Amino acid sequence: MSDLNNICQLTTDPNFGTKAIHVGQDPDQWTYRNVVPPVALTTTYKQKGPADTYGFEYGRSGNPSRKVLQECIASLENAKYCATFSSGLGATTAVAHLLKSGDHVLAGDDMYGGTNRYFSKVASKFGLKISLVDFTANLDFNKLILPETKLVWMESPTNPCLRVIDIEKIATAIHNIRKDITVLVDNTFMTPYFQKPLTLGADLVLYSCSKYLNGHSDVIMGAVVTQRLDLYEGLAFNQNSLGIMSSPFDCFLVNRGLKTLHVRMMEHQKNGFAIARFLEKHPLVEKTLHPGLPSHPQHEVAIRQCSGFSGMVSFYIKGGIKEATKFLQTIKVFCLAESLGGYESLADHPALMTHASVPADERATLGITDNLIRLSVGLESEQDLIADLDQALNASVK
Ligand code: P1T
Repeated sequence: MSDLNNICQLTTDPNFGTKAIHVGQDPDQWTYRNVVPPVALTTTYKQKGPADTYGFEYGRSGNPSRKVLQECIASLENAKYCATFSSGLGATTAVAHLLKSGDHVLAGDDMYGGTNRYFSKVASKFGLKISLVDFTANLDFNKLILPETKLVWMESPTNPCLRVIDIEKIATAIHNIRKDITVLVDNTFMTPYFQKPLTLGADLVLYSCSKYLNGHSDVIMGAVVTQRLDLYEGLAFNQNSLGIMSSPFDCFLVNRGLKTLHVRMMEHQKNGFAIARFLEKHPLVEKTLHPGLPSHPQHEVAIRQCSGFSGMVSFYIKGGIKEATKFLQTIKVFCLAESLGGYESLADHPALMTHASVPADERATLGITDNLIRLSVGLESEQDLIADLDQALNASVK
């Protein structure tokens, strides 16, 4: 395994665990010196005099449990600011509301189906113009960037095909054309432990905290991290004005999940690699997608811009919908369910599940075919996971 850990050219942040455990958590901020930050369930706060507060006024605009979490997440990205939202898509909505009708968004074509649906079916109704491009292709940004372009949106690796975007190359090209274009990276699949998009030139980093950051599949939440005060102020304004902030209890849970993020990610990486290597050799697998495999088309970019890999592995099973369905009905340790990033292993059929809202022609272009299966490899024992995949693959042809 150590050979696989060392293939990345960047090293993981040596202070990550200390920050995840201590930043924002100082017991001295609480009357009773709580070591574990409390769940502050109050909706409102007593004021000293009219508009003269002790730091908080109303639970939509601010909450101590949220403040603790936001400070902690920001520190993991070595950033100044973080705003958390009711879901990853809530975070997406808050970012889109930094724009105005007529503005243009240039987005990666391979992305979470719900984000695609939000941009194409919701934001477009309110006058945002969206174009989708393959950021792994050789693009002429002088043609793609319009006078109205205000936001560039990418996931890396992409969901579900795990394409790796050269974040630094794209961010530099965009900012060389116009500094005022906001470049956002959805870093949900990598977490700040393995990839730090702000250091690669991004202005905003977005998370579905429902995934690895929480890590226990019991919270839906989103976050946006930035170094820029103007962007943070807009996001904090949108938390309050749109009412899509995260709840105190959810903040408590994600804050707790963060304490083990670095430990979990190392184990996700180990299990993910083991499964990718197993699948790549399996006679009933057509193709395996994992950025850490030398066979991955953007492997060189991945090992340059990441310090490790998560537990996300996608693969094409030999056959079509019949074989894929049989496989997904036969797995026992893996659970057939949407989502990812929890301690438990999940398997997803993107075409029928997470990416069903992506139009069929777009799915075909992207490679989201009936035999594509996406795995979120969890923290169970490696040999049990491999044995489970093996028996289900063998059953897929029976
Ligand atoms: O589910 P929510 O917290 O709203 O997050 C949306 C989201 C944003 N970005 C990425 C990369 C995502 O994968 C998601 C959610 N994805 C799934 C539920 C899924 O199974 O892919």
